[in-house]
Amino acid sequence: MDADAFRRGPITVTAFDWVPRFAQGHVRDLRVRWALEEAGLPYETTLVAQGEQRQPANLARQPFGQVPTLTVGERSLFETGACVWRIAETSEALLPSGTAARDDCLAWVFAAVDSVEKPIAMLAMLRFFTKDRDAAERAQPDIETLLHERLTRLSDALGEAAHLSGGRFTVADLMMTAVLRDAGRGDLDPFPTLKAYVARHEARPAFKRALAAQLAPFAENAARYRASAPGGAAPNS
Ligand SMILES: N[C@@H](CCC(=O)N[C@@H](CS)C(=O)NCC(=O)O)C(=O)O
Repeated sequence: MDADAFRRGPITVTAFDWVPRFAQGHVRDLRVRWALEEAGLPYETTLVAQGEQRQPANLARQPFGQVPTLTVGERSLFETGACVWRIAETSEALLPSGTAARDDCLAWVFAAVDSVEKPIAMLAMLRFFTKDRDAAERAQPDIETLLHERLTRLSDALGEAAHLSGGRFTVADLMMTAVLRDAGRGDLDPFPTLKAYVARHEARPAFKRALAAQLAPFAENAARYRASAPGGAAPNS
């Protein structure tokens, strides 16, 4: 999947045709769409219906039955870190030339999807999805402390700088912003520089195009999901 393959296309991203409101604007295909927009690469989408993600067609693309996947010509990739990195490799807009700069970006992309995303995802699981509420409430403070510590270190590493690496917007900022956007309400409040960092990158035209493209099918398909929900009302739609 080299730069020529991206130029030849076609490029396709899988995404859901609808998700409940709390997840709208946060489904991970946003990262891939945003990277493609920054790189100036046109793409199409294959929409996966709710409940179809574990069907053979999607499992063949994504072994965990999730979205997104990125297909370029004949080849497919899963995991947003891998997809976004491959896109970045095609574009100076996301990845500067020079081994040291690229290494730095690579480290920050992994930091985003591992060191920072892990406690954010664990907290979301404990707050909203864990069925044993007593166990969730016992575990939560430790994870909140871990996230606070990670965000403190990140905020210190960023300091007064606008960007994580090389004094300009790169794939490192794209991935870190995407991950920080998924933090729970209030979790970023003690870190005004991180909130400003996220807001600055959300104002980028490429981000706005990616977000609008993710949201468009949700609006189109909401009525269909509402109609098929028990009692005719899809919650959070
Ligand atoms: N580590 C994966 C996570 C992918 C993921 O969690 N996808 C979610 C949407 S954001 C999904 O498809 N969830 C539906 C499911 O697991 O059934 C990545 O970064 O690509």
